[in-house]
Amino acid sequence: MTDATRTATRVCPLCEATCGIVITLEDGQVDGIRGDAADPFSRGYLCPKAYGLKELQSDPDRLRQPMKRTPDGFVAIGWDEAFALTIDGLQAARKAGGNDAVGAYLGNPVVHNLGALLYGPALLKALGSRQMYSASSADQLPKMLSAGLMFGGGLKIPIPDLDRTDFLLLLGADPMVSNGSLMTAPDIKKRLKAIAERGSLVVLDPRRSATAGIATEHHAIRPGTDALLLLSLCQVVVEEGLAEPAVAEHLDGLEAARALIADFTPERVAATCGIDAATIRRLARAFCAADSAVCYGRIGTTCQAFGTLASWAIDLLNVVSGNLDRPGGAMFTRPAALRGSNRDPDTRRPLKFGRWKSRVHGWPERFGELPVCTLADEILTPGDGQIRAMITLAGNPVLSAPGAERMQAAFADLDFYVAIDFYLNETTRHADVILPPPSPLERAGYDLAFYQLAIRDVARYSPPTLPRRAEQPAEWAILLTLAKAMMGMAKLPLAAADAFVLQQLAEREVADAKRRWPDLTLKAVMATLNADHPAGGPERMLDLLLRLGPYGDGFGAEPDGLSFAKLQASPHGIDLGPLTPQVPDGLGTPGGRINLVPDLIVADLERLRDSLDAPVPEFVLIGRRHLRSNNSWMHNLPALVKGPTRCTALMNPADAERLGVAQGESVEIASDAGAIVAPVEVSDALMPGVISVPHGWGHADPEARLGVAAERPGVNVNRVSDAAAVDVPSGNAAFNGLPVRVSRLVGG
Ligand SMILES: Nc1nc2c(c(=O)[nH]1)N[C@H]1C(S)=C(S)[C@@H](COP(=O)(O)OP(=O)(O)OC[C@H]3O[C@@H](n4cnc5c(=O)[nH]c(N)nc54)[C@H](O)[C@@H]3O)O[C@H]1N2
Ligand SMILES: Nc1nc2c(c(=O)[nH]1)N[C@H]1C(S)=C(S)[C@@H](COP(=O)(O)OP(=O)(O)OC[C@H]3O[C@@H](n4cnc5c(=O)[nH]c(N)nc54)[C@H](O)[C@@H]3O)O[C@H]1N2
Ligand code: SF4
Ligand SMILES: [Mo]
Repeated sequence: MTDATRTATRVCPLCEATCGIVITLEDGQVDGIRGDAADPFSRGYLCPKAYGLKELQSDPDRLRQPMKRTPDGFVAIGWDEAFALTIDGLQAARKAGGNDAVGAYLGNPVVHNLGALLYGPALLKALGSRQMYSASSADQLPKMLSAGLMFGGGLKIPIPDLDRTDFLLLLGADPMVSNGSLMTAPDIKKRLKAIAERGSLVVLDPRRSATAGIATEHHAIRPGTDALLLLSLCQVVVEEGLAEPAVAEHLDGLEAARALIADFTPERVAATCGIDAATIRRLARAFCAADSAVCYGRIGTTCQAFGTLASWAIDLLNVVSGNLDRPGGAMFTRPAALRGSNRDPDTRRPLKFGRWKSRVHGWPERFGELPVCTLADEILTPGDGQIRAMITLAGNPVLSAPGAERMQAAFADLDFYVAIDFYLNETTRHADVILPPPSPLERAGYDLAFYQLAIRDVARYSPPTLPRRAEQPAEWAILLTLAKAMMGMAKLPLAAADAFVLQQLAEREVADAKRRWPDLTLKAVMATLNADHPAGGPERMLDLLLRLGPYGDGFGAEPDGLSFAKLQASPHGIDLGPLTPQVPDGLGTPGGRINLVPDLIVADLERLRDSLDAPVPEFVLIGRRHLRSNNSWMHNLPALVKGPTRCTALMNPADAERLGVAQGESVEIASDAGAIVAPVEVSDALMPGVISVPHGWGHADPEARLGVAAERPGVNVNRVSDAAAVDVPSGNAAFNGLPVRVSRLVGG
């Protein structure tokens, strides 16, 4: 090793698996990336995407300077000018139309970004707008809603205890490809294979997915029918008395739940789901006969017309089968850093939903945001509260949200748009100003969100691998600069604004923590934090949360406890052990009660019953993912996009024959929202009557600057996805199960 060669460890920020990686640097350039064998959680595993970090670092298309749109195209500008233009643009819109005239969309990578997670809320608060949107409503919002109503927090989601379960019933997820979601578990392939070896791995998916390929059993289920199937499993468990419910003394509404599901018998739902009644009964019995079992569902169960009911039914099954909150079942985490972790259970109040409604379609607010299905209408429809300026943070809604054509028109129509993003893509190309954040390797990391969803409690801190260029602000500093300006304090030094944000967090956390450590004072806590972190920033806030967290040192009260310094001294991270029972104290509901029959959810059962007799469309559309892809934004990295085109329409041979299309020929797929043309890939992995097209493609916009992606553009499936197709309780996009018309392209 030469002097110029060094290695650095960090956690890969690209997906929820949070693998530890070792990066070799030569003269400050990334040379190699490998799995960190000393990482206690990922033990050396990594997937091909990790290598993308190297190409991302050197990608000439990745923006390193702010950009301003001019009549002659984008030009690079300095940071002072970029901030000034942004603040002027946002303030002008607010002055003309009030707070709600400025909207914001937070994209998926925010959740992988410590600085954005900690300082994004400060910006949103400063905007004081009700026009808040995020990728959540094109993703897991139904699960958050059911978890919020049942367990008292949007991320109080029971996680499958993968390493100890004997039976995993998995619906609408393909963790072999996605590497797991709402279940952080690096090297999930190994963990799933171990389940199949010691017990049962049953997959319900309209497609024989990669995960179905290693399962002990796969059944093709008709898209959008998971809630029916799950409730019928619950019904069998109850009717046949197969199990004692779990955590019975903490449940409210068990009898009511039993009554509500009585008519969802396997015989009633079988034809609609496409799975026969005998199989459903057998699955229910096997699930209950296993020593431990857990049901888990992901995108196929949330991004569909009955996403909230399916999410609820999964946890209902875990409860009635006796598997909630016990090893091998569905368990809650005990994350090392968590806001509000010391709050007194008796002073908690139920979450409030529907505090305001969207202007055009009356969608109720969920967790402070409105569903992205309605964003385009909120921009394009004139009237009080119309959005006239937008901020996007790490998002590409023109490719990722339903109703893409109208979304594109909406972004083109804005008076002002600022994108905080390092790519000039299909959405950000409409921006007036683009503020590029540092690359993922140039920032610190700690997975605040994913450790709330991990199958073991772990804590790992990643220092920046590479330094930022001198003029490049940290992402948190970009957000805070905008936040203070929108609070009318543009002149306040950044450090003072940072101290203010910390103080607000600390006041609440210290007050709560006095239950545990009565001698704790805010003054002493602030003095320690300021002394230990003179530069401020995310690390200082993280330290506060760690030291007051469940494993924390309480600022000296428990000297062996966790602190930022201790984490920093453990470059491979700290394993805090397997999940432990958390009911009732770890819940977020008043008194730790579990509500099995939330009004908002059971009110949707009638809609579900009606679906039983609905006619079956000739074709429904579903999505899928690919191991070397990551939503819309890693298609500009040559190592990840090489090989045959992936943006194909997967279709069963019987359907292809009926339409008269052969492999490689094209079909038109149309809905009320729009149409696309895609090449056909004939495969018996897909059940008949279902067509699958992946999202995140459609890179043909000449105004974007994605040279590599433009060579294999694919099509934007969300031109077909209908913004009117939603899960009603949450407003979440129902990408999966959308009825579509498919026809052979004449001459195609
Ligand atoms: N390589 C890679 N990894 C990723 C991503 C990526 O783009 N690429 N994206 C990340 C993100 S943002 C997320 S949210 C996660 C998602 O993580 P997963 O949910 O595991 O991802 P998918 O591969 O989309 O799996 C969804 C499965 O649902 C099936 N399905 C579709 N409709 C239905 C239905 O109605 N019912 C049932 N039972 N099944 C259905 C599909 O056939 C597919 O197999 O992945 C993350 N990880
Ligand atoms: N049809 C269909 N549509 C879907 C889905 C589906 O299954 N089917 N899945 C949905 C799901 S689960 C999700 S999560 C969404 C994802 O959709 P979006 O939330 O729109 O996210 P991405 O497509 O991943 O776009 C991420 C953007 O963030 C930028 N970026 C990356 N890292 C950073 C960073 O550190 N800081 C900043 N500021 N920017 C960064 C990238 O350049 C890119 O522009 O798509 C949804 N859309
Ligand atoms: S599985 Fe996810 S976290 Fe692990 S290396 Fe791949 S992209 Fe990174
Ligand atoms: Mo997602």
